[in-house]
Amino acid sequence: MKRRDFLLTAGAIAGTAGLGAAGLGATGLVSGVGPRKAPMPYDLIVQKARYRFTDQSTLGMVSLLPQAPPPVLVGHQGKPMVLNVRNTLPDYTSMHWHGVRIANAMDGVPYLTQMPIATNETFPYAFTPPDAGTYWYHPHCMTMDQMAHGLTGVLVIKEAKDPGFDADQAINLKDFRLNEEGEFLPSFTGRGAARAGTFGNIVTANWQENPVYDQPAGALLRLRVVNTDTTRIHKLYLTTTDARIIAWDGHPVRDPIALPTALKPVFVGPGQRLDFALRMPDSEGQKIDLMASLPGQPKVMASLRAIGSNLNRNL
Ligand SMILES: [Cu+2]
Repeated sequence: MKRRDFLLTAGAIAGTAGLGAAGLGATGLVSGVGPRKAPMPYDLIVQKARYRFTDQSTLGMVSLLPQAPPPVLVGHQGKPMVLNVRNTLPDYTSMHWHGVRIANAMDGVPYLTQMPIATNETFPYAFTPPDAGTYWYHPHCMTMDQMAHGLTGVLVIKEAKDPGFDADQAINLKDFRLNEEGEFLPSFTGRGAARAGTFGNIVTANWQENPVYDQPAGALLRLRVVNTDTTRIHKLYLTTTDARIIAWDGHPVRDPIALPTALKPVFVGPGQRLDFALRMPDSEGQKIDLMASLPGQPKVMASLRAIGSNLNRNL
């Protein structure tokens, strides 16, 4: 395993709230890294989950892991992928690979491209991603319900030719709508429908409030920000100028886009993806924050903290 592959995998696993991909089949873990002949399948189990957003456990979450967010899935441009999606929910489900150019039959739209996946059924999704970039996945059946309860994840397709980053960090932005006991509130309200939508009240990154990810000091890092919320248009910026927007909705940016600031944040709507190339600070302990302008005051969504000796890379 090459070092860079390890870093990407480490970043991807860190993306699952630091809990690792404990419930994911071992084959799923190795499928994302290294050259290989035959595609190794991801075995993905859509399941009920529980999670602690506050001091109370929230039941009725939907994930691919029993106590963690859906993990970052990794594929390779031009290499076949197999993702076996098994449904253990009482409701139907299906999986859509948002933004990936694939055969219609693999697009996950119930009654149109496939029958819904019923309880205890498995659907084998198989495709070869033609483009590299940042994508995401979500059910396309009971969509709003299962997404509101957590079933959204980041899908990374690595370039056929390694672009040379030292580290990779995926951030899945998602709100949850809970009462004070940590129980789900209705996903839709009449009041919300008559205004800008029904917003969640727990604003998270990888299901956490301000997770901190350790990354090598002075490293070139690719930050993949995905808004998988169905309502909130995030207004984002970074607390560094040593960064560049390199891709938008999975596509490489051809003409430079001005780096967002607190006064001029970048708007990232539901389903959109934004990739930054950034340089980590030189000294151990220094941080870069991903900020969101929210009503009232800005919020630190996630932080990247420099560790180890300075890699001294240039942007
Ligand atoms: Cu979608």
